[in-house]
Amino acid sequence: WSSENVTVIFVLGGPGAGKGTQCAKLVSDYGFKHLSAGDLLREEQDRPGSEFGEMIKTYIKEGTIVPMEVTVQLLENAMKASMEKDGKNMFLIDGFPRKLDQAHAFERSVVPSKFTLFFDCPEEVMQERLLNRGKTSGRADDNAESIKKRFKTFIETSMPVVDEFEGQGKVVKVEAVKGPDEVYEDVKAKLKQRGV
Ligand code: UP5
Ligand code: MG
Repeated sequence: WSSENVTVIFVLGGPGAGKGTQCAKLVSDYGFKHLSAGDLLREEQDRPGSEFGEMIKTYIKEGTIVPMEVTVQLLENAMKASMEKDGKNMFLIDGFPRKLDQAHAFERSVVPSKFTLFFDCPEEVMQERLLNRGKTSGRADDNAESIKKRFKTFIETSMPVVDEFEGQGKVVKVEAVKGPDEVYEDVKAKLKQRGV
C-alpha cells in the first residue's frame, strides 16, 4: 500500500476528555474512518492466541504506554484493512501518539499527520466522567487508582507530543468542558478553518 493518498488526523487529549465521543460524531458527518489505539489494543488483548494479551492488560491497568511496535503495527493493519474493504483513506487516529517515540516512528514509517485535534479538559472534569463511566464500562482502567496513573502518564509522557506538534503549528485545540454537542460545534468550526 502507499501512503500517498492517505490523510491522518491525530486526536489527543487526556483520559476522558471526550476523544471517542467526538470521533463518533465526526465519522457520521465527515465519513472519516475512526481508529482508536486503545480500542485496538483492547481487541488484541482479548484475541485468543495473542502473544501480547497479558502484556497489554498490565500496561492498560497501570496506565502506561504499550511498546510502540505493537500499537503502530495494529494501527497500520487497521488502516490497510479499511482501505481494502471500503476504500476509506481519511483516518482519525484517536489516543495516539502518546509518546514522542511513537509520534516520530509513525510519521516516518507510515505517514505524516495533517494536524492534531487536541481536546483540552481539566483533570477534575475528566475524573468525574471516568468514574461515572466506570460504573458500567467494564474497563479495567476506569477506577480511581488507574485513573490517577493515567493522568500522570498523560502529563509526563503524552503532553510533550502535543507540545512538539504545537511547535510545528499542527495543533487544533478545542475546549472540551462543555456538553458533547457544544464541544462538537467548536470542532466543526475549527476544522472548517483548517480546510476540512
Ligand atoms: N463524555 C464525553 N464527552 C463529554 C462531554 N463533553 N460532556 C460530558 N460527558 C462527556 O468519554 C469519556 C466519558 O465521558 C464517557 O462516559 C462519555 O460519555 C463522557 P470518551 O469519549 O470515551 O473519552 P476519551 O477521551 O475517548 O476517554 P478514554 O477513556 O478512551 O481515554 P484514554 O485516552 O484514557 O483511553 P484509551 O482507550 O485511548 O487508552 C487506554 C490505555 O491504552 C492507555 O492508558 C494506555 O495504557 C493504552 N494505550 C497505549 O499504550 N498506547 C496507545 O497508543 C493508546 C493507548
Ligand atoms: Mg477513548
